Amino acid sequence: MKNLVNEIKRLKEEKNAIILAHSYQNIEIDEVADFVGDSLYLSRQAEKTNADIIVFAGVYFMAQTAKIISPAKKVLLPNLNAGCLMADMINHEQIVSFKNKYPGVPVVCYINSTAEVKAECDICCTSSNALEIVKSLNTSRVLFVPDANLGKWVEKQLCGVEVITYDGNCPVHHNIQKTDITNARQKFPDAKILIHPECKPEVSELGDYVGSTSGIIDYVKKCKEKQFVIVTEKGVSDRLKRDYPDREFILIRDNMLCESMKLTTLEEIWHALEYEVNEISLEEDVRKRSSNCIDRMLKVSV
Ligand code: CIZ
Ligand code: SF4
Repeated sequence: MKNLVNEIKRLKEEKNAIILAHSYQNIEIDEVADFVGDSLYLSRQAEKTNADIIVFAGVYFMAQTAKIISPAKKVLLPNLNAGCLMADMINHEQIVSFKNKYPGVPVVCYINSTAEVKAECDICCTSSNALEIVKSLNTSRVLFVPDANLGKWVEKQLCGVEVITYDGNCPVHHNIQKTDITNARQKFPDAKILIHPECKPEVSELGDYVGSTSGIIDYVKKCKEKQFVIVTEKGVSDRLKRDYPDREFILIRDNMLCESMKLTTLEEIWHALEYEVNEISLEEDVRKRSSNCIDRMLKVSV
């Protein structure tokens, strides 16, 4: 293991490469990562870096987003089977037919989607900026793909905007029930309950805080409480436990695991970097149109 870590570090230097790791990755990946965070933060690092090669330890849509933002760089995904169950719930044909049902209504696309889907949408959003993005459209109706839970959460917060959602979700978060939260509240009455908005809106509204992975991590950083119930993927609570050993983090369920995120191993990172394989490529037309969707978001939300 030690040798593998050293070997990856050596290859990074030799090839002028960086490694970006999502907060849902197996925690040992952090040993070789240059940046760890959410998909947007990581894509921004991809854009800023002078590296020639970017190894994205995450899932497919994230590596695609890095490639959309930084087309000149070589972006490698160590395990090409690392997909996202939510992103896979909508393809090109499905987004086109969803839009055709509501002509003229602007389409907001959650970042958890493929480049082909983003290319058909007006503006992108993340779980950190979804409210801000929908508000910025200044309209009474929007289409929101693919996450129905995040879309409906936004609708609840913004009285007066109808958010018409596509029927997608993240099974890892969607499986959480209201009783999981009420039971946790009873068992840990002093804990702050921090919930990701990919959970059902009736679940989210029971939380002390609702936000993205980076929002949850920031919340812990800024507050003095000692005990937290974490309602998102296990990678987040693993990193919080490591970074705040004097506080207690309870993962809402043991099975809060994104299997795709856990596919990537140090061996695969080494392999991708050594042989420069698993490169992400995009058709130029798709890249340009999906880039418009992301650029429009970046103009609203920095
Ligand atoms: O955008 C991301 O990185 C994801 C998948 C979740 C989040 O809330 O950060
Ligand atoms: Fe996709 Fe859910 Fe995994 Fe996030 S946790 S990458 S939404 S399957």
